[in-house]
Amino acid sequence: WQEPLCAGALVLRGFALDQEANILAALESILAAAPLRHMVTPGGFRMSVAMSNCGTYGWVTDRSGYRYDRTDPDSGHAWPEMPDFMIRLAQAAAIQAGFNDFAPDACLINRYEVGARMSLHQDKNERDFTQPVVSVSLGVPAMFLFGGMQREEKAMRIPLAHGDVVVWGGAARLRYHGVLPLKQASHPLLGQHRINLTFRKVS
Ligand code: MD3
Ligand code: FE
Repeated sequence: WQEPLCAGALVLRGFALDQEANILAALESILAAAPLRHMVTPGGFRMSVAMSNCGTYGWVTDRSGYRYDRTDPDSGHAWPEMPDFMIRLAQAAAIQAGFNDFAPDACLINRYEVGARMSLHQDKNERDFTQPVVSVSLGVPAMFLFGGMQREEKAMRIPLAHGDVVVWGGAARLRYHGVLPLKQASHPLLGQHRINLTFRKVS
């Protein structure tokens, strides 16, 4: 089922469900090589969301700023490869929204525990804003906030559940967004956690 949210944003309910076993197996090996960690913002705050990456580039933050890096700062090694089936999943979702040549080179893995949240922000660390972001939600459902081009604008609330995929492109690409604190709940495969994968073309 497809729900257009606004120009450029398309919710694909359950689009990743048939890949859930493959995704969970891949995450197990990716996260063994590049464990989830709570990064620190440039302002010095520990993020409540634990993060890791796969792909050529990984999103990182520390006291010196936000950036994409080819190496995991915790290990000094390249990030684990992005599995082909995950690239194909992100591409298939992007095609549903009319982005026919999406070639993601970065996948940020966000893990939310009870109370973890992401405050309103814009994704501006990429170079080419004509490329969409594809997000895959897994585990405990969350309330996603989708705002406007200014932080002050009132945000829509969109529930995102296990298997939902969203393509954020075009006019949606630079809108403010965030996630409300995760409520206590349990998912049969992921326990008390929510995992969100965001696929991007960075370079
Ligand atoms: C709308 N992650 O990692 S995914 C992020 O659920 C991030 O973990 C959230 O925001 C999460 O940057 C939201 C949905 C999402 C991702 C990127 C977007 C929505 C977006 C970029 C532009 C507009
Ligand atoms: Fe974001």
